[in-house]
Amino acid sequence: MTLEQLTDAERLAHLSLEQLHQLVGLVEYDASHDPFPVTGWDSVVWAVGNATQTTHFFISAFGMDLVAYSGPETGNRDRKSYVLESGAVRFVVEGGVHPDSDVIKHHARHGDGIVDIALEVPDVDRCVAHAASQAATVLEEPHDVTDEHGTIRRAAIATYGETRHTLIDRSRYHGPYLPGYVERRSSYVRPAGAPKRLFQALDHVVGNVELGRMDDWVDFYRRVMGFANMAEFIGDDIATDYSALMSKVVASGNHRVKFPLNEPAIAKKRSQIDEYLEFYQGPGAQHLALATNDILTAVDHLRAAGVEFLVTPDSYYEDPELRARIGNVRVPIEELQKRGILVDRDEDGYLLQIFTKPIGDRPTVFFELIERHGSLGFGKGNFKALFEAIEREQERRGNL
Ligand code: TYF
Ligand code: FE
Repeated sequence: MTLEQLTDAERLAHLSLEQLHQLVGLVEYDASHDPFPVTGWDSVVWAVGNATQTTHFFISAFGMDLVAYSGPETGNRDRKSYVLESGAVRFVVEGGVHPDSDVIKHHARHGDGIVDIALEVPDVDRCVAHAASQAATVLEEPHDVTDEHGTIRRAAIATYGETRHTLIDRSRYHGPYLPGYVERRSSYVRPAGAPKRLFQALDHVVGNVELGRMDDWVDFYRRVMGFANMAEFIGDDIATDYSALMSKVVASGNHRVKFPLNEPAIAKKRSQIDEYLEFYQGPGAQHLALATNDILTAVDHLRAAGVEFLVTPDSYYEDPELRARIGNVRVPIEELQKRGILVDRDEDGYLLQIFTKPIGDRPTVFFELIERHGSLGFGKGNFKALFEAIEREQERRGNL
């Protein structure tokens, strides 16, 4: 497999490799030695308390498009399942209909959350054989599923907490999502002047794991899925000073799929990761970073739609050291300050980023928006400002 290979979602979104490279950063790599080749993200599956209304939120606030559906009307009595897209990003939002549904059990325990980070792979059997040889838990053996649009091959392996990675080969499939789903659109009319989409690709998905388990999960992704460590990490030194977490990043060979992994650290204050683990009732996905080519417009529309972001104090923008380090970015700093957008620069370039508050009822999952200009990092220079903002919110919730 080479970099020429796009995922199905990327192809449908008419993204080129060049655009993807700009949006999320890709690398050349030798796939012939990869024991677990990954083409890219397939979908992020959510289990929520009310899929019908969460879907409306992702459409009206996040500018996503409804494309497919499965539910009682299509013969699925267990759940309603809505498929949403924005560029190459695909969300599947599931809510239980039958009282015995697993979706309801998952939701009762975890609240709104991510159940599956599904990846598109060219060879499901090869991946699962390798995963099994590394003692991974295979939740679903490789099998075909067929309907009038063709055949997909799928399997699933377990990762942290109750989260799973479904592995999908959709090269022989031409339907709207998976067999059993029908095409569906929303009647929602976007506000005048709204851009076609607010974000185009998924950049990274962060997992929160228990104290002392970060290295085990880094090792899991290395052994089981052939992922490699990226340079960025938050270690003891940063942790005890202000972040109260440790973090390392693993990525697939082509860097299409990036997984930062956080664990709580013992610090002066209660770790934000402990707060997550308590309210999510265990490890799970903490944030999704959505790559956008215009973070200013995206933030303006999200805010106008009522999405709340962490507040960045003016002192961040007035700090002469930060100003000097950041240099010139594509807009005047004042435009970023107005919106609370953070900037970080490294040897490769810079990035703009901002974080929402948790989107559900529990202080668990949230979003990041990221606009990359060469930087392949995760905003290490912003950790101090970011973690102080998170702590202010923790304090308001009474969890610090
Ligand atoms: O994904 C990352 O590593 C950055 C930084 O609770 C970060 O977005 C890490 C932990 C966290 C919030 C942001
Ligand atoms: Fe992030």
